[in-house]
Amino acid sequence: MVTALEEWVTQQAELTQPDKIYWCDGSDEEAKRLIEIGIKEETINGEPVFRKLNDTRWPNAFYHRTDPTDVARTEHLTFICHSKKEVAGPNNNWMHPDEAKAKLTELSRGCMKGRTMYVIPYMMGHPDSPYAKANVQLTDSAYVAINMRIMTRMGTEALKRIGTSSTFFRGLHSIGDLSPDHRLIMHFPEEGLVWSIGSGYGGNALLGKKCFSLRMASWEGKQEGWLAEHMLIMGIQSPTGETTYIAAALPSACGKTNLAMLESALPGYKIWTIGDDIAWLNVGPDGRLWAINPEAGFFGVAPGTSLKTNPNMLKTLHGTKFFPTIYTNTAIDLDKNEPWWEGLDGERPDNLLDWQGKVFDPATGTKAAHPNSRFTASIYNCPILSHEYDNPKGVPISAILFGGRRAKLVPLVMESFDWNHGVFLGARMGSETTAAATGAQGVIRRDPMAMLPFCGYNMGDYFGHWFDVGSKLTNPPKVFSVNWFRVDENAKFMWPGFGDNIRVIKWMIDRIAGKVGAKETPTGLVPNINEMHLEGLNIDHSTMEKLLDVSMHEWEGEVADIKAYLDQFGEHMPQAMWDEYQKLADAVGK
Ligand code: GTP
Ligand code: SPV
Ligand code: MN
Repeated sequence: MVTALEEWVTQQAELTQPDKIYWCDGSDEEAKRLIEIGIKEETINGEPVFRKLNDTRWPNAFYHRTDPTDVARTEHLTFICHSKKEVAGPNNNWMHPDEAKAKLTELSRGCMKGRTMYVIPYMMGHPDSPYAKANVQLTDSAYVAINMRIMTRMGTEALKRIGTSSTFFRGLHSIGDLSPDHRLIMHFPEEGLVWSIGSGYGGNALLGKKCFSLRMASWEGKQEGWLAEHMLIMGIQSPTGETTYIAAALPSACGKTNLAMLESALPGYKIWTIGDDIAWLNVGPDGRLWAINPEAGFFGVAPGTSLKTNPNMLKTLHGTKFFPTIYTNTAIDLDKNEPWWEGLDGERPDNLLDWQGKVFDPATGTKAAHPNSRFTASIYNCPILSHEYDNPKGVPISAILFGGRRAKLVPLVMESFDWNHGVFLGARMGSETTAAATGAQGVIRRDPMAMLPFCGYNMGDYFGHWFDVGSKLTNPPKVFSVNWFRVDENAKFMWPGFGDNIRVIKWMIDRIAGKVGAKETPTGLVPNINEMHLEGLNIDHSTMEKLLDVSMHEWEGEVADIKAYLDQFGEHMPQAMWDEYQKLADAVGK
C-alpha cells in the first residue's frame, strides 16, 4: 500500500522533477556520504558546497559559502497564506493560498532538474515526548539536509511515527535559482504546509526551525493550548544544589545563545543548557509551565563568539561526539585552513579569505566574516548540556525573561507585578534590528516577545492566548524584562554582560525564593543595588544607578509608541492588554 507520505513525495517530484529521490535515515554513514556529495558533486555558484577544514583544532568541520544575496532571513518575502487575511494579522505579510500556490507552482516546475531530492523525516522534540511533532521536509540541497540532521532528530524514528498517517507537517524546499526575485517562504497553516523556494540559508531553508517550530507551531499551539516561543531554556544550579529553570526571549542576534551557555562569574553557580533558540511551553498537570527544546542543535551567530565571551560554545565547536559541524559565511584563515570571524580569540590572521571568497584587505574597513555568519553544531557536543535535555516531560519554568537591545530607557532588569503585567512587558518590547534579517540595522522596532518575525497568526490573538495560558497556571513563573545593552554618554555598554549576567539571574532566583526585596517603579520592580551580588565586578555605584534608572520623563515618548503599535490590532487586542497599558500611561501622565 502506498502511504500518504509516499504519495505526497511522488506528487512533489512530478512537479519539481529531480533526477534522484533519496530517503534520509539519519545515520552517521549517511551524514558522511552527504558531506562527500557536498565536497565532490554538488556545487553552488560553481564552487563545491562544502570545503573540509583543518581537523586538528576543528574536528569534523566543514565550510559553506552561500550566495551573497542569501545571507539572512528575508522577512519581506515571508508570507502567511491563510484563507482569511485577518488570521495572519498586521504582523505578517499575507497572500491568499490560491494565489500563493499558483506563484509557487510556477517557480517550482522543474526546479530540481539535475538535482537530488532529499526526503527528510524529522522529529521536533524527543520521540517519547507527548509534546513532540513528526514532520517531513523535501529539499534539493545537501547543505540543508546536513543542517537538518544536526538541528533536528532526523531519520527512521520520525518515519515510524508518521507511519501511514496523512496529518504530518510538510515542508517543500528548493534553492531554486537563488535569485531574490524568485524567492518566497510561504506558510499554509490550514494544510500544515511550508513551501520555500529561492534561498539556501538559515531560517528560510531549514524549515524545522522558524517556519515550523515557531510560525506553524504557534498557530497549532493556539488551537491546542500551548505556546511556541523564540526562547532559550537553561537551568541554574545554585551553590546549595537546587536547579532553577528559566526561559528567555530575546530578538535575533540579541544574546540567547550566549545566555543559554553562560559561564558563571559567580562562584558556586553552574549553568545547564537546554536550548538556545526555541521553546515549546505547555501547562503541566501541576499548574506549572513546562518547557521543551524541540531542536537538537545550535545555529549560532559566529562573530563575537570566543573563549572569553562563550567558552562553552568554543568547547561545543571543538567537540567530536557528533558528526559534523558546519561553518557558513565565516572567513577562512588560509594558512591554517581554519574558520575565522571577528571577535574570535587571538590576533587576526594575515591571510584571510572573506565570506565572499575574496582575499581580505583590512584597509577597506569591511568585515571578513559576514555579521550573520553562523555555525551549526549538535547540542550533544555541548559540555554543559542539561541532564534534563532528553526528558520527554521537559523542565518546569520558574522565570520568563523578555529582553531586547536598547541603548537607552529600559533598565538592566525589572520584574513584572504579575502575569498579566508580564505579558505587557513582553508585548511592549522594542529592540534595535540586527544582521539576522536583511534590511536596515540598528533601528528600534517593536518586537513583542521577540516573535514579530515568527508569530504565525494575528498578534492580537497571540496576546490573548498568552493571557489565557496564564489563567490556567496555578503556579506561574515570574516575568522579568532585561536589557544588557544600555550605553553611557560615550556609547559604551555600561553592563559587562555575558558571564556577569549571572548576577542579574541570581537576583531573580533570590526574588523567586523571596530572599530579597525590590523597588517599585511605575514600569515594574527593580533591584535595590545593595541586594545585587556585585563583588568582583569593577562597576561603580553611579553606573549601577544609571543601569537601573527608570525616568518617567523618558518613558513619555515610549508610551506613545507602544500605543500606536498596539492600536494596529484593533478588536483582536484583548482588553487585558489595554488595562495594563493604561496603568503605564497614567503613571507618565498621558
Ligand atoms: P539568534 O540565533 O539570531 O536568535 O541570536 P541569539 O539571540 O542567540 O544571539 P547571540 O547569543 O548569538 O548573540 C548575538 C550577539 O550579541 C553577539 O555578537 C554577542 O557577542 C552579543 N551579545 C550576547 N550577549 C551579550 C551581552 O550580555 N552583552 C553584550 N554587550 N553583547 C552580547
Ligand atoms: C534568528 O534569526 O533568530 C535565527 C537564525 O536564529 S535563523 O535560523 O536564520 O532564523
Ligand atoms: Mn533565533
